[in-house]
Amino acid sequence: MDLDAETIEFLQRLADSGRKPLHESTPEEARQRSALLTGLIGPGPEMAAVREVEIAADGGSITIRLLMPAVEADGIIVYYHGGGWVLGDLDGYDTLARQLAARTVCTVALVDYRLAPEYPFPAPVEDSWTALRWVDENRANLARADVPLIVMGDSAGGNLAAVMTQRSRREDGPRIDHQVLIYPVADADVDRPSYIAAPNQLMVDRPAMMWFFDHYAPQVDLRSDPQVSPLRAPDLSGLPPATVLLASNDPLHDEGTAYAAALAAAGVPVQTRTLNGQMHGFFSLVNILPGAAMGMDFVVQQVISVVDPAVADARADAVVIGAGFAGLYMLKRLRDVGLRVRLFEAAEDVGGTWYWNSYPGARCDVESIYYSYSFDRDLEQEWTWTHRYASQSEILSYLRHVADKFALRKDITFGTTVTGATWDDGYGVWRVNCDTGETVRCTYLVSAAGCLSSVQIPRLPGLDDFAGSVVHTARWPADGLELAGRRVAVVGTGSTGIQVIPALAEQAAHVTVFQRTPHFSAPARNRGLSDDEVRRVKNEYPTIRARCRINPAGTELTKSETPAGALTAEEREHVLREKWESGGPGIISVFADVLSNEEANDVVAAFFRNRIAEIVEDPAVTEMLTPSGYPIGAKRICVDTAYYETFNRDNVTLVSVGDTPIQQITENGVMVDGIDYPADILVFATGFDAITGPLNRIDIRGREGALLRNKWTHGPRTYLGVATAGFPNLFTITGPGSPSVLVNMVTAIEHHVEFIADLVTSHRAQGITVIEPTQEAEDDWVDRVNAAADQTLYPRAGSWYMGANIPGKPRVFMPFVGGMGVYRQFCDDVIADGYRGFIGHVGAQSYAEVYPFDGKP
Ligand code: NA7
Repeated sequence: MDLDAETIEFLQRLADSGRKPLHESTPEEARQRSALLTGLIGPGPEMAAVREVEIAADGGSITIRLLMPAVEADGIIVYYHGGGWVLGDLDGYDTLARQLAARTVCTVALVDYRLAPEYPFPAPVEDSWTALRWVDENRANLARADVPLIVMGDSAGGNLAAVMTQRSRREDGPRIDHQVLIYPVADADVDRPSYIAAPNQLMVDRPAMMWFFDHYAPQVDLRSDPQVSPLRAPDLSGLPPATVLLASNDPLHDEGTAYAAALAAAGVPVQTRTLNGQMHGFFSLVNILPGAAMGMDFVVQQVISVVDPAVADARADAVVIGAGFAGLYMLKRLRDVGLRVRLFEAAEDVGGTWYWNSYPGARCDVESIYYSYSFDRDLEQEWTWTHRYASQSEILSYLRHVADKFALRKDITFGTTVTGATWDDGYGVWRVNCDTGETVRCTYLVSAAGCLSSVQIPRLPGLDDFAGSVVHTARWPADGLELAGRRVAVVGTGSTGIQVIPALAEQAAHVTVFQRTPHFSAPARNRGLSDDEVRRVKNEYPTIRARCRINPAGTELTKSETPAGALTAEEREHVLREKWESGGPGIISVFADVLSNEEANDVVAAFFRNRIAEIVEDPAVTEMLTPSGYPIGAKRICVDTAYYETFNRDNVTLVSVGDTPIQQITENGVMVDGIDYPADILVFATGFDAITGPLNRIDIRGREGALLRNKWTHGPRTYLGVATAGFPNLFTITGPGSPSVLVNMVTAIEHHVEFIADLVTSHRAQGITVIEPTQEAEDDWVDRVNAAADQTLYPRAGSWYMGANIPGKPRVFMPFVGGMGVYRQFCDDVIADGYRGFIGHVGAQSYAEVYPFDGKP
């Protein structure tokens, strides 16, 4: 097993310092060097209280340092430090003990047993025993009388912890609930293979161990006493359950393994973990070696499962919010890399957008062959889309299939809304609160809450007086609405209104449409997909997906490279006709400069206006439906099936509420300009508090209690749209500042999910469990997002992209307009640059600050 890079560098620094090998040093020299290392560790988290007690021990006294956590302790840990019974002191283990106390919510009693050679065996054992009994007698003062007691120690301290459990059983001493042995000295046999193996002769090598034994138990025959070599105890049965943490490159690896095996053979429950790439001593090199943080993670988890199984249950590595396209894949991806994930979903099933938006006519405006996951070849082949544009129910079935195929439901809690999340810096966790009262602690929090999920119903006077049914399109009743013979009023003519109105008109007695702004809409030309087409797509999926990944729109739509001005009027008309006939939103890319040049934009807008005039029979209605005053495409282009044609029907009335807004809702209808339009059902197709709404409605508090929505008062600020400074380990899928709603959402989602999962796992591999963007990187990214938008016509429309549909919301263009391909390339460069712009922290301190230490040990 190769050592990890940080350990190699650390050892190099030790070598460069020119220090004498341990076995050539005096104990005093060795202790002075240990003190230098202590100086590199830095302070640990604040405690509610730190007390030292001095207790009488055989012929003298010893000190116990008590570290009390911020809230009432769930358990007590008696910690015996390492250092070969010769080295080690309270200060050298203070930070470690504080982290342990803070993260496990236990009182830690750090024992300053007396050291050899001044106090050889059995003095350290006797001192450890005295301390253990003192703690046991004082349980009620240190926590509660009934809390679990754990003994723990590393190296020689692990030896003492193991010896304590045996003695306690033998002498009917304190009840010990668990033992945590970190590379313990289990057997004074310096000839085991791991003792001799060359790759293990590192900071603590075989001669060093022999030096320790010579000071601790100078008489060789003493070393076979089970109080020196606990592995030699004749019977290990009945000892407390054990956690054994070992290092791969450690002379003591074999005896640790043997002790764990012997415990297990004696019927003691044992959990063993060997951390690869680590050397003997790694656990105590807090803030110096990333392995120490990884080891601490494991130990903390083990302790919590003993002291508070309910909390252990309420712990997850990651919490994901939302079970739509984003959340389902995030759950799968994080689970695949070994994290324990909990997903909370407000709905009673998976689907997200496609669960909620079950109104008649609901359909995706991105073609089905693109609007699907690409991460699994089998899934791609086994699922067959029936239509060019998939209906809501077909997409929902697809997502249910995905949830079943990858067994995702077992980690999802349905019917549960995340209401708040607070970052706890001391513990390095998010505390996530749900509306059900459940609280979960987790390291990472991922919002997959979507961009269009915070439903917006305008506060119209009289709404509560309406006698009929009121429904928002995104909360359509699962079992539908009885429409036959009913008069329906629809408020809103965005993408949703444009889909729902024709479908309602076919079923209802009458539909009255209240339109504030006419939108531009292109025909979808939806149709069934033939078997041949499906076969071809399935065969070509790898190349199709590869193209989607670098395409600006995340599909195969190609944006013309020709500006409108380079074509004659006839040529322009011709290509526009072609696009109109082939259908779909692609018409907006018919010229290179539709969204950046006003004249080009006018050409396309005029073409649409002519089509509306061609389709709609009544000139007064035509005029009302004809958009003007904002660039086409600056509000999202709609895609319809017979929308304009619907206004030729006798049972459809259009009412403009642009200049004369809805006055009030009456008992029986909608009043505009003094006229009461009768209705039995009131449908709000009024959209969403888009992009930031789903995040801002959760009470998300980052460092020092800062509220996310306050940070974003003047508009959202993120790095890459996936993270935001001051909110460590919070990740947003398709968040503000990412391409999100401007591109195929599934392509964007897959990108973010993989980016976030890789970011997390690559840092975890180095022991870095806390990650956030730097302020500088965030500021730079926000500037780029704004600069990209300013080069376009987008900011010229009062759209939901700009937050303009929500009263009081800051007017900022929220998505990154540069396209998926450019965005992906930027992210790839960030990764290639070692996740430029992100900073990782080990524990409470900055990894970057503590790792390149200056003091030479
Ligand atoms: P949109 O696109 O935000 O459309 C909402 C519609 O509701 C739009 O026509 C609004 O008019 C109208 N609206 C909102 N408030 C009012 C009031 N008070 N009175 C009258 N009309 C009002 O939401 P959609 O659900 O259609 O589409 C959202 C996205 O979901 C869509 O782009 C796809 O990506 C999927 P306005 O234009 O603001 O004047």
